Amino acid sequence: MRLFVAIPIPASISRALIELKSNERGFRWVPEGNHHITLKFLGETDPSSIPEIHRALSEIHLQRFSLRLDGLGSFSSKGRPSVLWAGVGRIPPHLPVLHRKVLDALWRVGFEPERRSFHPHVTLARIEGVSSQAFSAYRKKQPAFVSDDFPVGNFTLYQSRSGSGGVRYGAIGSYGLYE
Ligand code: 2AM
Repeated sequence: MRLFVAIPIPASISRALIELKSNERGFRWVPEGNHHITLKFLGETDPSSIPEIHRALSEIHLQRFSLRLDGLGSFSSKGRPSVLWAGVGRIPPHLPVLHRKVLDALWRVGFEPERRSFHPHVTLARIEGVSSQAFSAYRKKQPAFVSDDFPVGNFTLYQSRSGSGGVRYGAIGSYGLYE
């Protein structure tokens, strides 16, 4: 099964993100309710590992914090835009600490940490076959985006399933942060 650990985005913020959706060709928009900030992608994992993953994530202790999404950006692959995302404006110190704790916990049960640096973001759309010029023209037309502050009270272990209706994420475990 394909697993990842992420901070879920509250429904009200996900609704606001969906309003950024456009009919532009080449954009595959993440549906409402699927928005998240990935902390660690575990990839294809044997279901027999779930109890130890669950135990490792349950041992993480960290205080709650709040986040605000502020600004849009993009990743490129092979010189072409590949992902449109909403970024975390001012990164609160607890966010990289949570990321590090998740990596350390999973490292102890055999998952290699990411090599690339942590760039917290919410993927809004995956992009294919759009030139850099067309994408910059699109970005110039886009309004600015700033979300309300929202509390991060937990993080989640998700299973990603691909089906005829697209990708669906199911929560397998949720891990609370303390008040
Ligand atoms: P992204 O939002 O930055 O694209 C579920 O598939 C989540 O895991 C996605 O949100 C994606 O993060 C991340 N993900 C998917 N494939 C990945 C990969 N090969 N390496 C790292 N992260 C990946």
